[in-house]
Amino acid sequence: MISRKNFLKLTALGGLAPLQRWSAPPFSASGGVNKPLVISTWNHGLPANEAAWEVLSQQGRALDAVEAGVRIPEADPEVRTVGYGGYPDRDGFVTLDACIMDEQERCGSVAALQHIKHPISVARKVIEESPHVMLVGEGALQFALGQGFEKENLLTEASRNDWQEWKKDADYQPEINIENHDTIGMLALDSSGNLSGACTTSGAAWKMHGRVGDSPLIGAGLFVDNEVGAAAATGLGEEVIRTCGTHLVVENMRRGDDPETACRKAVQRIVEKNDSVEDIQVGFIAVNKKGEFGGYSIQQGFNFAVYESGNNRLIDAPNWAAS
Ligand code: SD4
Repeated sequence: MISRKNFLKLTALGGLAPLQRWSAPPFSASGGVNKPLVISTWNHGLPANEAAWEVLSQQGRALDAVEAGVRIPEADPEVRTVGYGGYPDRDGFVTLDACIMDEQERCGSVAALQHIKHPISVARKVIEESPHVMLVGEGALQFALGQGFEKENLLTEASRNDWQEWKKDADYQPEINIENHDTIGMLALDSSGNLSGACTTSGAAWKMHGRVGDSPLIGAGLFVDNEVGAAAATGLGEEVIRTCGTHLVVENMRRGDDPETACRKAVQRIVEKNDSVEDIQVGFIAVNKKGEFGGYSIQQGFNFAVYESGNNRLIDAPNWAAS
């Protein structure tokens, strides 16, 4: 019998969605490279992929594609886990984490950023307009404002109401992963054969103020190595950080694993590091230089969107719990 706590944690990550196990092996291009291609986490990956595909189908750069793609859920108040409309922390502040990485392994990141609707674009500016990789909190906000980003209120009425509802029972422990949250991680292979990735989130709902997850951390929430492949993560960020999850996925591919196997082995690592993973969900997606892709999660319910050959579709990832 599943406990209420676990129910919340699993539903948070879509864990009780009907399982339609995707049993086919990852796409394998015969001889050629499957490009362009874009892949991203969860249902909100579908419209995000559309925007990315507009760039890719015009021979655009993967970096531009992933930025354009993830800006869609960032701006959508109905997506309560990314950008504008995202759930606040336990003190009512919407704090956003994002990072982006290109084919030259240049990367930019912002964490605990408030008031800016498109943290992914600020992360890109960190690459282009600063000598740094990561800016956080007030400093990230000052940087964004200096770059011309507009200061906005990101807490929608719906998210404020949900937060106030949550506060009625909240015990204010520094718990994470209590309620619904899911990040968008996006990976693209452009028609020049270059890889880039982006990852953006409002993080765990009702998190401690100042808590930063895996999503803005290069090697945890996102990693790109243009010689090998790229990976993105979603789920309980603390577990992804502990294992340098996406770096591990890419290194697995470097040693010859196909993307799905590389993700499965990273999930296995998390499983091995915990006495129980009953309460934990983590999902990975990965793409390699040939345009093969795959995903894997701990619990059932994780899905990802793939746009290839002019066709955008959702795939239910295989998972450890069902194995
Ligand atoms: C975090 N990994 O902040 C993010 C949240 C997430 O699906 O991806 N949820 O830990």
